[in-house]
Amino acid sequence: MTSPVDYRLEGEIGVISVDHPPVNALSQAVRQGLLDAITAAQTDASKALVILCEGRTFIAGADITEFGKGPMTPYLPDVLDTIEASVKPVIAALHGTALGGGFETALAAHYRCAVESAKVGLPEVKLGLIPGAGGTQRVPRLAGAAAALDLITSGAPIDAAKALQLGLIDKIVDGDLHDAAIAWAEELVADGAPVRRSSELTVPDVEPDLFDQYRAQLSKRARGQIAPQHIVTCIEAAVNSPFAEGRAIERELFIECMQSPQSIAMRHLFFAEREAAKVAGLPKDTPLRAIDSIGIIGGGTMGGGIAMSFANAGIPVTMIEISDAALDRGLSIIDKNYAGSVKRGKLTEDAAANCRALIKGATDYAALADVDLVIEAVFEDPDLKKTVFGQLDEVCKPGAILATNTSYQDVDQIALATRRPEDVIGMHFFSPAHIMKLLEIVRGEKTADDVLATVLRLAKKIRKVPVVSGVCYGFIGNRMLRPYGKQSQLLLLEGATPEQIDNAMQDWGMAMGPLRVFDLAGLDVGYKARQALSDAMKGDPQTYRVPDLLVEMGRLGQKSGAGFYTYDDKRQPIPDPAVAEIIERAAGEFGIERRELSDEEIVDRLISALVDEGRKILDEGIAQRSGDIDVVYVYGYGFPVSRGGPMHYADSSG
Ligand code: 3H9
Repeated sequence: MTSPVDYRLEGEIGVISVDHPPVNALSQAVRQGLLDAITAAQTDASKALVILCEGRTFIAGADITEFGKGPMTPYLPDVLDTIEASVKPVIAALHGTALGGGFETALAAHYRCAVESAKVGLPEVKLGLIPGAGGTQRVPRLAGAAAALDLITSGAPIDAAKALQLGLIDKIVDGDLHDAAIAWAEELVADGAPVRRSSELTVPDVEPDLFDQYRAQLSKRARGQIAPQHIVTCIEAAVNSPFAEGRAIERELFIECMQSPQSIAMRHLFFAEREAAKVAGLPKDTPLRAIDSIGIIGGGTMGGGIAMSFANAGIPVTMIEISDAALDRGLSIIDKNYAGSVKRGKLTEDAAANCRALIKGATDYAALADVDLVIEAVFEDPDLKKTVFGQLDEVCKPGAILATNTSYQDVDQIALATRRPEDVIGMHFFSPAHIMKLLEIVRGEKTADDVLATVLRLAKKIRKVPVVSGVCYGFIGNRMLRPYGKQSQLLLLEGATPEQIDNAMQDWGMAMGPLRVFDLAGLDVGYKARQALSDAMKGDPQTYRVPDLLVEMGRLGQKSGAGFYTYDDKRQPIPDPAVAEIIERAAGEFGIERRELSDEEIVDRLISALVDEGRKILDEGIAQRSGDIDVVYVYGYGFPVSRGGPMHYADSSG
């Protein structure tokens, strides 16, 4: 087998190049190749060494597929020790994304240059890990402990300019990276530049309470996760101990993290997310339709958020409303959202203005005659949606994709309101649509392959995580929410309070407990939806009696200041004795004897409700694979990432 690492002399410079698609991950063969090359270079005619990569990126990290497969030598820390110990200067030349073990490789080199577009980072924490090959020890020595804490606990990559400013790279180069790196290596040789080992540096002094501050912050921001706390411990060790000791602590904690259920769950999600974008039977080379302009029907919260998602990706949007007044209202919400993004530092003023300029309004469907894709985002009323699709069929050009943002309705029925059901698809965004990552793509019975492939590609362009669902009431996510919500109502009647249920679920890791979610969404939404259902579809009255009573009292949730809780002016939920009375009354109506429930029973019953419905969704082929369901719940419903999604959780807990 040929090695993915090539070593050759170019004049006086030894060039070590890694070619291991798709992302040059540090598989055993790459580690061995690097070790062999660096060892060979110590005794040949080279005067300096350059490490660079072929393809789209510098090494993007350890090979995650090898984790959990048992030890495979050589280990990365040993390879990096050999690189750092080189008697000849080693220069790492970065492009693409130098991440995790890839960036650690660069940090073990003596000099680092990068093209301007390169990004570097230590994203291990997003996989429930800590950097395991010296990252927690070398970054603080080069950039200081505070910068290291920011970089490594967030896991967010930084661009080359920021890395230069922090001292994590030495130089940004123009033009061809290979040529520029060799030219710089020759310069260093000519100047007699010494080897520089970052492990020999001392970390600059730090504020005394820096580590405590981070621990406290992280116990809120990454509640229950072990890796972020371990990162703080390692960086503290970098400040207080010699390199070798700090690295031994890092290694021990890395292995603990790698074997932890949290990291196994987060690695599962990493691959599940990438798998979700693939559809069995949909060829990779399916031709795509060009999408250069978007139409959106409805300028409400949802329509506005969807418009921003496209504008933020540079795609022009025409938003349709029924009147000038409604349009002004919709556009002013968008203005407010952009102002908020600028205030929070998410966008510069110029970038926000450029995005905003891509969104135009109109009150006549004729404005959609030339757009490539239209997304309908009107009320959840099946007849209204069919009327809209009938009108779109009249005005849109042949080949335009017609999408509905429905959260529940039958996409096949909506498609039949047109003469081109093959062009119709569901694109279910989650509120706030410009922020939430999930996009449920609903494939209708007649949806054409190229429509599905185009929308999948488009999802990536607008930085959403797509999951494909078949047609059923509520698709994957909302369908599972129904039994979960119903179970929460049974728990209330049997003796739990709203705050006990919500706190139990939040302590377990859910972003928000079910009753607070109902209050946020508006209890009237479910109430109205139930009015349109037959008794059989509504199910057991015990599962909706309390919210019905609350709505009939005018308690519609947060928007009316009261629902399962009352809300203060900061929208904080306050337990309300009036609600406790309603619950007791309803329990009495059904002859239920109330008892004390443990938090464990609450969590168990609610998660089992999700998982049971998930199983049915899989059996019916609505979801392609259980990982897709996990991705939906983590990205759309606040399921804790460190538990890997409901199906992974169920599998791993037997
Ligand atoms: C680490 O380094 C630990 C060390 O500190 C210590 C060690 C001792 N391994 O995302 P894409 C695959 S932990 C194996 O669609 P993009 C991916 O599954 C690691 N495979 O492309 C996909 O396969 P497929 C720290 C990997 O352009 C294909 O590559 N590093 C790995 O949108 C394309 O991926 C990270 O956490 C990997 N490390 O984004 C970085 N990475 O085509 C993780 C990717 O079969 N990676 N694959 O579906 C990423 O963030 C993105 O993949 C990247 C490219 C930004 C690089």
